[in-house]
Amino acid sequence: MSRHEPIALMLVTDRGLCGSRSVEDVVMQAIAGGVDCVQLREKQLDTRGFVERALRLKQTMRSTGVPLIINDRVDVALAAEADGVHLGQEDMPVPIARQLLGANSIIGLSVENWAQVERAQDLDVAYLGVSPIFKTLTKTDTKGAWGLGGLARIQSFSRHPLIGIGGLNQANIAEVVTAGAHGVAVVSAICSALDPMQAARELLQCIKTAKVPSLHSRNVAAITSSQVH
Ligand code: TZP
Ligand code: MG
Repeated sequence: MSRHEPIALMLVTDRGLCGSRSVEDVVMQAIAGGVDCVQLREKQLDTRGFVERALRLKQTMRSTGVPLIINDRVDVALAAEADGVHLGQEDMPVPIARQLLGANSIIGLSVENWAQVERAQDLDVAYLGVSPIFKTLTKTDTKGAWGLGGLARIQSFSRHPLIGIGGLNQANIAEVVTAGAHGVAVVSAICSALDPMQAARELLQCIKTAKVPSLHSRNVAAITSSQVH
């Protein structure tokens, strides 16, 4: 996948939520269910441990064609020759990350407030992570939540594809897509699922179903306007 291909369903890993299963197993099941980007997120490991895990996961995923990106750490992404990084606002600045990783890397950036959305207009990123959409127990240091209204406001302003994250599951991702997310990222909806493959499959189905009516109405609008002219 190149950095320009849209991401529909990203799995963000959480070792603790995988329970007795390995992250590699959960990732491979999720990919079999349709996840099209994996973000390795490791908050407890030191640098050496993180690099080892990244190399192992990259090796496991090598035949899938699904990109692997690294949470927070450009150095780990470089060391593991990952496909990119997901950066927070306190991580390496995007222009420097872009210089280090090269033009073809996937660089995603979290936005947590409106000033960050505005600043991101000038940045060379593959997507904005709209974070969080809803409150979530998986990450508790978030500042407020965008909600569907906030997401829609970003969508009408930003030039970047948007990936919604935070509290997303089968019950609400359709409305997140309808509100303007081009894709969604989940942790617990897949890592905590008894059957990660089935969970991914069902999430993807919700996303696809939500996208079809909006494509349909755009086509109808295009047909109508071409008939007017
Ligand atoms: N960034 C913003 S919210 C979040 C991250 C990593 C956690 C999302 O976890 P969940 O379980 O999908 O709500
Ligand atoms: Mg981060």
